[in-house]
Amino acid sequence: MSKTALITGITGQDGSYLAELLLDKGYKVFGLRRRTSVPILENIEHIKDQIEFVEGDLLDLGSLIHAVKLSNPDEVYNLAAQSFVGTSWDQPVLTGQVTGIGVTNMLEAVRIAKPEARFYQASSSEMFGKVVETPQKETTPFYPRSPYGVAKVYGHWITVNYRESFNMFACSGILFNHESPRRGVEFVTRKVTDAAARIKLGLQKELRMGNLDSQRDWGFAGDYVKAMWLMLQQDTPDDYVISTGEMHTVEELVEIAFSHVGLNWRDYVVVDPKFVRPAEVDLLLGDCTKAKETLGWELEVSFKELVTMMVDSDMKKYQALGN
Ligand code: NDP
Ligand code: GDR
Repeated sequence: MSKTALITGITGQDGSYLAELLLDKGYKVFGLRRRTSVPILENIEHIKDQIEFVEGDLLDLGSLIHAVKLSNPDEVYNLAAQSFVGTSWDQPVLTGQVTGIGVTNMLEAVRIAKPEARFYQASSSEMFGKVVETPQKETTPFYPRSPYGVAKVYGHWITVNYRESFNMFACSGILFNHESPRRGVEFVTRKVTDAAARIKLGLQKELRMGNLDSQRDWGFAGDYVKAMWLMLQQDTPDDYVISTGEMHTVEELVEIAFSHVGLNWRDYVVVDPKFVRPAEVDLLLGDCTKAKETLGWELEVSFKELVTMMVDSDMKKYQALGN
């Protein structure tokens, strides 16, 4: 019998890859969507006819209960969030409500309407924040450095708490940065690959950046959604770090992207204090031994392949527009 999944955040980067994966596996896929004045379906345009959309918002418990009742899911993937760290200093209350309390709303909806459904929470390496231990694993203490990171710590612990309080099958995936051509352009990888393409095509003159020294463990979103699914197929619910185990600086990212289109990044990149954060997470490096051993999860796309895939996609996009 085919399974049913409800995905919140279906219009985002991860929602789109996860929906593709589940459709390929024969799932019936429901997607929770916010009402917007114009539809934002760019990431799921190619599969939108195969998805059943339910209107709702993580801030509105009634709409979530309705979505769970209507979809009657075997699995719920809670991917919706205010997910941009930079914005979390400009909208700290909203970030706390959506990215933190929103998780409780979703867990409550499941507990009330379908308590036996399996639940995935999109936790984040941002919870580790300031370096306490490297590489970071499931047992590393949290020290978040942004309102977003603080909200994710709340979301993580409330998921653990519902598992322990109500015996729900609730898992938290502590995912390190993962990227793709569908990444929002405000995030550093896509900002850089988009700019490299635009500068190469004469559409942009320079690229203004923040901290080039920060280091991240960047993987490909298509690989990471497989780990989400694997977590919900185990006999017991648990929490897992998902990462590549490799770290690169923002400068290395810029170097690879620009050299891929034959440019020297030093001729175009300007450091602008506007993009430097009030509190930085200097480095993130994950140890995903537990996921590899228990879930059998494996990476397919390397860092260099990821960056060049994103640059090629941005080049193609602008060339198709006649540039
Ligand atoms: P995106 O920003 O691409 O997608 C976020 C999604 O959340 C969008 O579909 C957005 O809808 C939806 N959303 C935002 N606010 C609400 C709300 N109030 N009610 C309902 N839906 C809402 O994020 P990603 O796909 O990159 O990430 C998915 C999840 O994983 C997020 O929770 C993120 O914090 C977390 N995460 C991401 C990592 C990464 O590197 N990508 C790493 C670790 C965790 P709309 O289109 O309407 O704005
Ligand atoms: P992050 O991703 O904050 O790690 O959160 P982002 O790509 O925004 O920043 C990564 C690092 O790059 C530095 N940086 C810049 N960042 C942006 N956005 N723009 C710039 O111009 C710039 N210059 C330097 C940042 O300071 C930072 O150190 C992402 C999100 O997807 C979260 O939702 C997720 O939880 C975490 O990854 C894991």
